[in-house]
Amino acid sequence: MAAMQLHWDIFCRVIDNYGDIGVCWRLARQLAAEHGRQVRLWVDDLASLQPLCPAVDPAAASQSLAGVEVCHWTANATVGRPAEVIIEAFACELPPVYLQAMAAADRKPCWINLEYLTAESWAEGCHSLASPHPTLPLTKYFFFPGFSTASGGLLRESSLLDERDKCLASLHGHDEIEISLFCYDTAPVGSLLDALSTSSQPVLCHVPPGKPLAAVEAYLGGQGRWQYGRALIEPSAFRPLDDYDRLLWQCDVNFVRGEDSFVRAQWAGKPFVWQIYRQDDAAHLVKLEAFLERYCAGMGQQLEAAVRGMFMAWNTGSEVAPAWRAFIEHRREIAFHNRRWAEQLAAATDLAAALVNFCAAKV
Ligand code: TRH
Repeated sequence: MAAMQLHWDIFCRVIDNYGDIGVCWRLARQLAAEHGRQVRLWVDDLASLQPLCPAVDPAAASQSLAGVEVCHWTANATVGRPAEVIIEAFACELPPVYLQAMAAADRKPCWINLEYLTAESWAEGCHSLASPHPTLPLTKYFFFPGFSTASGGLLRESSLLDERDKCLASLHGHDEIEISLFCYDTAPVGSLLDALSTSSQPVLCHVPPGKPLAAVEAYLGGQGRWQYGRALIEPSAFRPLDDYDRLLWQCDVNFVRGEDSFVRAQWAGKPFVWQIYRQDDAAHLVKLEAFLERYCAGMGQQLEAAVRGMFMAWNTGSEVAPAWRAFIEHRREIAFHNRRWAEQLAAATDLAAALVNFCAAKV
């Protein structure tokens, strides 16, 4: 039997926002907790990990957190001996000295480029493809997260859905529609707030700091909280990663963005609206359509129109009120569909386990 690949190095360069570090931190924690791996997480910007994991010391060169050795990846950091598995997150480019050490190792490490999530079918074709290094005796493998068994799957901790169900069972009913609003400042936030203000049911909307709160402040003025017609708009703290899950479970509708919150909203099984990360040449709209095609499969015509209408208005429009009304009218059916969608996704191997299996097969 092949020796267990015990040592893993994950390299993460924070481009912007929280998605890059959110994905890498979640993966590192899970590899340590569920697979007994010794993981070093190399991050160039520790300050961006702190809101997700308040225990982090942004000034420490290295620190142990949740069984992971979190290391500050600076230009002169000594990375040392290569691990047996190396994850280069989102093509962040490994330190050249480290690459040389990998090439010099007797047993070559398993080198993975972890890609961004997309539902586009080309990603399934590229998942697990090998890319030999042009000059060094090394091979890099492309690993694509995704929504089908032809991809690398999605990050999902083994106890996540049980914890979600326990949490849901302990919640008391409430009269208002509870919403979490995590979005970019390019979303038509003002138009949504107007729609919430005239809701037939009272609304409680949690707004985290950063772009979502800035967008709300720009529209409503002042610093909140705001009672805006029927809607109480409440600035909320940025929650540690696991607390954020609980917020998603508790809310009736979650607005999410980017990659990791988008996936967490799907595990929540509640109605959600996704704002995709904008790309040049509207490439993000192709990705949005690829997701909608998979996610809406099996929905009735009216339900699909309500879901698509809201996703498109949120991502491309300036006026969301009619789309919001249709979406909220269908929210029970959407919740039902989303529970089934989460079950369907959970039938596939999760991304951390898929990585462990993939790398073991490459030894
Ligand atoms: O922050 P994002 O927009 O991140 C990313 C990055 O911009 C990345 O460069 C880009 O390529 C990618 O989007 C598509 O959205 P995301 O991915 O949802 O990351 C947010 C993280 O923050 C996620 O791990 C959940 C976490 N979070 C909390 O832990 N607590 C909170 O209160 C909130 C609102 C989020």
